[in-house]
Amino acid sequence: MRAMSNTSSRRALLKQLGFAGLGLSLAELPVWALPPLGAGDVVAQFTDYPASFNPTPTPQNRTLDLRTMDGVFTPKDRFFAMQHYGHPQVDLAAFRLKVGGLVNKPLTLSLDDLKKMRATDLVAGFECSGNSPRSMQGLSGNGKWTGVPLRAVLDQAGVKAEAREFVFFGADHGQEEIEWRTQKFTLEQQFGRSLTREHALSPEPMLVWALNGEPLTVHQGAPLRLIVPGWYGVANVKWLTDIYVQDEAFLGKFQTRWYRTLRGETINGETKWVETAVTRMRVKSFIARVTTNGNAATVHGFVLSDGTSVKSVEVNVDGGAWQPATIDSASVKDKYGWKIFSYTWNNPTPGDHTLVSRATDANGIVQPTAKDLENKKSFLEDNSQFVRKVKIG
Ligand SMILES: Nc1nc2c(c(=O)[nH]1)N[C@H]1C(S)=C(S)[C@@H](COP(=O)(O)O)O[C@H]1N2
Ligand SMILES: [Mo]
Repeated sequence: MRAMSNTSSRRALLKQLGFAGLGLSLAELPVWALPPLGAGDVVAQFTDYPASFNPTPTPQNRTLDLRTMDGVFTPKDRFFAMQHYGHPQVDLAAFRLKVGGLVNKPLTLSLDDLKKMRATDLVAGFECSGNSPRSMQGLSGNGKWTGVPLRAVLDQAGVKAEAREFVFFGADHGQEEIEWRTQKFTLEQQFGRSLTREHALSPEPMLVWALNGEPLTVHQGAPLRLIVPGWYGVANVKWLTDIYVQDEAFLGKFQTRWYRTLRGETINGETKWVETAVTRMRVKSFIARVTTNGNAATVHGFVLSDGTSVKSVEVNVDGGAWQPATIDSASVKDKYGWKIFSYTWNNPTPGDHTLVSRATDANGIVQPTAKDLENKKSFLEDNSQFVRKVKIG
């Protein structure tokens, strides 16, 4: 895919979509992008957005409006934002990350201490496990994160042999009712999530302070957050203040209760209803833009995965046969980043059409239909095929 240097075409896209007046930053040009609108390219309108679709329902929550995506990276002011206790007040100057528990040397680190370590960049996209067609796939985003490997900080602290579980706390907290048998306790809880020893000490999780080359904003968890590549969003603890190393499993609300999936699975030949934790992302593709030019239309979309490479993407027009789409080779080099696909749709007739895409990963896992997921009772981890309605002409 070509590098995007054409600011005016980006402005043209935003204008056609009616977003020109929103003050969207043209300075944040991505490294590569959906091909800029050429002369004669016309953006086809999606007719499936509900009238109630509101990308910013509150000042703290935000949904990505896919119609504004013109590149593979989501700008910071449009990256989705989701949190359970609102935005905490964090004093950036006084900020310290504490590392304690089963370590040889407990640490108290400032952001500068972290920045003096060897910084690396990682392209990683993620979605909230609650993302689905209902939210028009807008609880998702993709960016380039800058920080240090979690492992480097843990090595500095020296992890003890008996350490099993690594708990990450955010600065945000709220009152929670905790039920135990016949009793209920109302107690202040901090947002917390954990990783196993093997995962925490693997090379991949990162402690990051920047998105797309700029400091995290409060929406993304400033000044520091955890990024667990390939996992659903909930693993990426924002406003990170504490890492606590222990030998017991961590059973916090957002680890074991809210983020679990209830589904019927065939186990040794019998259906059993099982609850599983929300962990790695399930392969998903969605169509995000359709443009027409003369007698042809181009369909563009994204693929999200847990890092497993994507074998193929197919597109289906008006219930016809599945046709192969092309996966952009530049986006493929980032294991955990979104992949861009495109499909040329010849001679679309004016009027209403139905489009859908499906991705297949290298393990042969095919993105399911909504019907395939009927045995899934709770709504998380909905990677079903996203059926789009579009109007040509
Ligand atoms: N501290 C803290 N971190 C958090 C959350 C939260 O409520 N508090 N929400 C999680 C959830 S459910 C998601 S989907 C992602 C969203 O990340 P984003 O707001 O940067 O898109 O943050 C995760 N990290
Ligand atoms: Mo989430």
